[in-house]
Amino acid sequence: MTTKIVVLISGNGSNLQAIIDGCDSKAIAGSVVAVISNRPDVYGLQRAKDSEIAHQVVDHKLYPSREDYDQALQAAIDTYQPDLVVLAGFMRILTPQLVNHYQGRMLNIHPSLLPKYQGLNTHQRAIDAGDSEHGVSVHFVTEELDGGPVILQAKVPVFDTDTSDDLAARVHEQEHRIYPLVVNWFCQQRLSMNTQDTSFSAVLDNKDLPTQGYASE
Ligand code: NHR
Ligand code: GAR
Repeated sequence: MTTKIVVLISGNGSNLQAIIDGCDSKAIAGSVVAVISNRPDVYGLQRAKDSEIAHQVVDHKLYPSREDYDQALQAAIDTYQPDLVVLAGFMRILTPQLVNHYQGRMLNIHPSLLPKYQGLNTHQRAIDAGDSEHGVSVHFVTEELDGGPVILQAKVPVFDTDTSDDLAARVHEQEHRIYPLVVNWFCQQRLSMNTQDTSFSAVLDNKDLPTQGYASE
């Protein structure tokens, strides 16, 4: 049985594309069964269409509260009975209720070396702090925003002349390498989230990963 993946997006969907390409080339042992966006008319929806993947908009502006929105979103996701839900540039904070429903089977890619720079505007914040390195993290999603256990990180250098866009572009290249890799680990059932105590950890090949995830270099 191949792993069924639903991808949530809000925009361009370049990470979505990297995952679709990974499935097509069999680098990922799974398939994207649906793409859901909270924003209408984003390019990521066109990518789904081009690959003949089911796609739909669940527009947060049409719901009176986060709880109402997340109920509709959860119902839409569950139509496809996914094994894995992947956030790929999805820009809405999710309620504990939704997150717990997908506990251990929801991943996010966050453009910083977590636990640094949770939340938004990460590239500018790394520049403003004078950091010499920056990067990206793939983690399991938990109730705590950008606080779930890290699975894999990739680092990039920060140069004196960098604008936020320069840095974002450098980080993006790494995103497109590491997200398909981690998604495939999950599809191959090598990756899970340990929920034994009150604290969570990521487990790869039966080994607990350290706080910064699997050391890739
Ligand atoms: N939800 C939970 N519960 N836990 C996480 O770890 C989540 C999550 C939802 C999204 C992605 C995250 C990121 O990688 C993510 C992780 C949006 C915001 C945000 O402030 C913050 C973090 C992330 C995504 N969103 C605003 C909101 O009010 C809206 C911003 C906008 O629409 O542009 O939801 O960084
Ligand atoms: C990516 O850089 C991802 O790390 C970031 O948004 C971009 C989406 O690009 N995610 C967040 O900032 C989540 N808050 P994409 O739509 O081309 O994949």
